[in-house]
Amino acid sequence: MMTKLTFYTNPMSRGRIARWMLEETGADYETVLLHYGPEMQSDNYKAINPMMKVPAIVHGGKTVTECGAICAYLAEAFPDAGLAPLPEERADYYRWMFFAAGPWEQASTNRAMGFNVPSEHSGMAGYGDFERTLATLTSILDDRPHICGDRFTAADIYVGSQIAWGVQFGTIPTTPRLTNYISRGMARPAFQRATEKDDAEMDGYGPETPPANA
Ligand SMILES: N[C@@H](CCC(=O)N[C@@H](CS)C(=O)NCC(=O)O)C(=O)O
Repeated sequence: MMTKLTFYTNPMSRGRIARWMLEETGADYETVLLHYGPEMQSDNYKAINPMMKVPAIVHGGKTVTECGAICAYLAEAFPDAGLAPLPEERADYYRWMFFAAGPWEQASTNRAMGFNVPSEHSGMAGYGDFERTLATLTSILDDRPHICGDRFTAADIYVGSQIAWGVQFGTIPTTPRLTNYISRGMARPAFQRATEKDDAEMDGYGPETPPANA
């Protein structure tokens, strides 16, 4: 019997990263769209993610939240997709998945909101400072076509999406190498299917849009 897989998202959110990963696996899944505000803060959804944020998945009764964890979990749950790391790719895979989820998410969010770590406190901040974190993130691709080397893995979906979003929102300066990397990801059929599905659901799901029955 097929294990039930439910995807909680908003089409205008980081849920797009999880959707791309879901489409790469070829798995059947049910999508539950949530409006920002009361729907994400409802008791029903709080039972799934007490952070009241999307995305989340529930697979066989188990919940996974956090985009990076969702990508890594799905890569292992659906091994036929070939997106989990090979033994020799594991060091890069875990290193950069955690780097993107921790230091980079913090550094880029703080930068977008105009928060700067005072230089005398950079030793206490997990990411040190924005410039160092940015230089480290973009250096990953200096000597390789993918995050773990020669092969596309789930790390290219998660870390790659962070890079693509950073370039799109101007947090990461564009370079020909990054543009080429991002284009290769966007050319994948699973990325295109995921984007089509999310784009088709955009109406009425923006951050300023309350649910119809609010
Ligand atoms: N670290 C989380 C971030 C999740 C997140 O911040 N999601 C935003 C949308 S992009 C959200 O649900 N915001 C709704 C809210 O906080 O009210 C992840 O990687 O999944």
